[in-house]
Amino acid sequence: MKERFKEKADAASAEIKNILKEHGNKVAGEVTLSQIYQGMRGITGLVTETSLLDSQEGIRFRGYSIPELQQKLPKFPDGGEQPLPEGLFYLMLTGDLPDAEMAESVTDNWMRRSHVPNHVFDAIDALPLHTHPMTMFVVGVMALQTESTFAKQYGEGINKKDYWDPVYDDAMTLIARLPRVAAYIYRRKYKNNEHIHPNGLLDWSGNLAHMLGYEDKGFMELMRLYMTIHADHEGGNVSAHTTHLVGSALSDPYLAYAAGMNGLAGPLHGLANQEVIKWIFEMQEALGTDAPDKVQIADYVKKTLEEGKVVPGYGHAVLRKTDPRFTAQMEFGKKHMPDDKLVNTVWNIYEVVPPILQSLGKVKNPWPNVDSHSGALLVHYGMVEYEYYTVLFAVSRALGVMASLIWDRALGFPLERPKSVTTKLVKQWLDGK
Ligand code: CMX
Repeated sequence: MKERFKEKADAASAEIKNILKEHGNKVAGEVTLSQIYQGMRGITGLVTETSLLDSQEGIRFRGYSIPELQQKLPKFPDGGEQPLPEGLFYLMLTGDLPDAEMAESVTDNWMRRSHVPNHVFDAIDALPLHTHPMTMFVVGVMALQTESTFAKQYGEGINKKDYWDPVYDDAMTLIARLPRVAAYIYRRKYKNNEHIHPNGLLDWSGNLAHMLGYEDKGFMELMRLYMTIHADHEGGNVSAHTTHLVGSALSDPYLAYAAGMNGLAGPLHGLANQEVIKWIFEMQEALGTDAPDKVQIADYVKKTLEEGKVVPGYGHAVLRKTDPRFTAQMEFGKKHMPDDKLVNTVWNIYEVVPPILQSLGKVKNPWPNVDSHSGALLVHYGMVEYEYYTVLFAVSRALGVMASLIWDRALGFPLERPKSVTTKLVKQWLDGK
């Protein structure tokens, strides 16, 4: 995979150089004052090779939609139906679809790199048990940073042409170690500190499920799907953009990824997956039923909005249709748990919420995003500890942001440093000064 990547990156680098030589002054868009003040929506300002988001169609990874990935990526040998995220990583990194052997070699490579040093567990253990799992996770990642090859080689004076190589090494090691760190946090916080040894015969996601304590084949398949669909969402979202930004300072992959995951831990981004289940559980309690009907749900949604809160799991900064990541999970639910009450509640919410959000007249996307479905599937298999859910999102997101970071360094992208202004200066512009 490494050699294949290097060939592709060299070719892309030469191509970009030519594009910029010939067309570097081409105007790519306009920027309005509203965009400057309102979260830079719609401003094109980044290059991310691993995936592209279309507002109507949703995400494509190197040109492949989620249903196409489900069809074309290698599966786990024992009758697995969901794609192996190892294959997705290969695709994002090289641009090529891997065969089963290539995906397996990624699994083997990560298994070989997966030993987590003891001080990482000590660092997590130093935190009180009530610490949020995402805080524990980022502390664990920061403790892993002691192993950074990039930081070491930079300190020794590596040539800038070779930055990508230790970044590749760090990215692979970091991804390899995350399942163990994530599982450790889960077992420490919720399962009486009783830990489970890795199973070297399993794939990356299957082993994560195993170390979490879930041996059900359905849960393992869910993890493969989950780790695939959460991996990447082009470059402008908070976690991907932050990782890219911090990496542009030549902070090593551990530092950059930890920064990105602090962003994922925000309720408008990845933490929304915990907020959705918390909100549904609160609704069930308030209504005194675990199967609220659509009228009850509609009333509860209106109450949520009246209290000045968002409906978690709905809306998106780019998407303007139902998120295909939601649809993929809905299909998984229809196949594996069609009668589950909570999953059915998620589907009823899907029928009720969009017209209500539409009626507000200000919500640009009334449709569900990835986070509105994921929790209910986890609860079905017994994972009810919703504060933990964003950690699973974070493990998956490593695949996309690390593949992108390797590309950033291979393409020699510089320090990111956009211009900011003061309102005083804006007023001077408006006065024509
Ligand atoms: N419930 C209630 N109001 C919502 C809403 C929702 N789900 N989504 C958007 N709005 C509101 C906004 O809060 C904003 O209101 P104000 O003008 O009063 O501030 C207005 O509609 C316009 O917002 P927008 O342009 O449609 O949405 P943004 O691009 O600003 O924000 C997002 C996008 C995701 C933060 C927003 O839709 C939201 O808060 N959703 C709920 C949280 C959520 O599910 N986040 C997960 C996103 C996916 C992910 O990153 O994991």
